[in-house]
Amino acid sequence: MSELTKHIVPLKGTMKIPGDKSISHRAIMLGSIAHGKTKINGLLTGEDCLNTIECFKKLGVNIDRNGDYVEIEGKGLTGLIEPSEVLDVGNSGTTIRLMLGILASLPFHTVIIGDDSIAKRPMDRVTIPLKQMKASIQGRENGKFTPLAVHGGGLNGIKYQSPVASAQVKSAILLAGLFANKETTVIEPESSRDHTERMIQAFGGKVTVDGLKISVPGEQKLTGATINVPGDISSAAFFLVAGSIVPNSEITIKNVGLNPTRTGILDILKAMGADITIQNLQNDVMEPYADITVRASTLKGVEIAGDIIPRLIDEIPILALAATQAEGDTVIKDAAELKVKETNRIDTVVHELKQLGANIEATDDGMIIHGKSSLKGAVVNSHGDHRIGMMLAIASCIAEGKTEIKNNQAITISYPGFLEQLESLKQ
Ligand code: SPQ
Repeated sequence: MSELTKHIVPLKGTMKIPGDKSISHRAIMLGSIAHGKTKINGLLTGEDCLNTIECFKKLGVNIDRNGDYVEIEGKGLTGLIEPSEVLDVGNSGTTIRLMLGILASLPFHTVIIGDDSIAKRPMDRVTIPLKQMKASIQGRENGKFTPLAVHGGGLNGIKYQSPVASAQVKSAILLAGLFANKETTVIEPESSRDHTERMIQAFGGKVTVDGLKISVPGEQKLTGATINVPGDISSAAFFLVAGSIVPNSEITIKNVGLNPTRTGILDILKAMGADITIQNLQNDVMEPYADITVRASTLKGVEIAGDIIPRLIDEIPILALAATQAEGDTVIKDAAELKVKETNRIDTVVHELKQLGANIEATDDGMIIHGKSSLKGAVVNSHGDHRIGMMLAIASCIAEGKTEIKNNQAITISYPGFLEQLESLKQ
């Protein structure tokens, strides 16, 4: 065995991953504005979703949580009360953008803030259409940045051509549209994840989808529901790549959500030559899910561009790591949205992978990775971005020598227990 491979330990085992973050947020939100009891099984208990729960508690909703099981006493939109405290979303872009859609319908004053990362992320992509619907929203730079103060109610339905394929923008407008005076339509440039559309229907609401055009009638009433949250494919992605690039690995991940608007990672890994098997597919449910087995394999570089980008946007950091272990170049294009995530993920991915010895360069709308490189342990930093922290932890499994990750507590934002689970797979 060479010096390089001596310390590399295969990853083996069967694992369960935490609930889907996007679905968990939406289940809490719709349960809070619906009438009657909502039960959620398998909620993600990461910090982002706990912040969503805290926001709705401040709006007067009774929410009981026992681990990943949650019960919500929904009193309908009109049952929410003006909060005496500021709503704080922490690090969660989904919480603030989707909540703005709900706050826009509430005829009282709310102030919403988040952490330093949220303070830098653009909110005008949501506040511009919500103001068109007649919500009153004030914030720094004319409503572009937090803190934001909202006074809503009496909304007009609108037709909105979104300049960006963003589920957060689409969802904020659709959530506001549920309680507007007439139909609201959002037209997307490319399809983004459709969890909000599925969830509105699960709560008895109406949505129509015609290609890239999604509409909701106004003045709707939602009814409490039982929601089973599948495992998060964006969390599974770290183990799908780990299983592919750590020699002699074999990992089975149970109950992974396979909503087609989220499965770009599987399409790209398969195109790269990954050995992935899908079993026990459950297709007759609100959100499809299955078990996925991955075995180590030889990867090759690919182009990742166009309308697949929204289907894997959060998986680009871990795909960049996979590309460092693939033969040939991987070119990632059309992904400028990465610049407005928890960090500028083009900069953080390129900078941190370079620290480990990767041959990678940033471009205006993505990155180019020249494979294959041998990674070497170094001191690296998540910069407070959970997905960068997890990507670096997987990189440490193949890097020669010791890797130290600064600020790795950020991982709990979407994946409590991630590092422990990774350790438990090492054979
Ligand atoms: O919630 P947040 O902070 O925006 O989380 C991220 C992530 O990596 O977990 C993005 F940074 O996921 C977004 C995702 O990128 C979650 C999401 C959703 O649940 O609607 C949609 C995507 O964002 P966008 O801006 O494309 O709508």
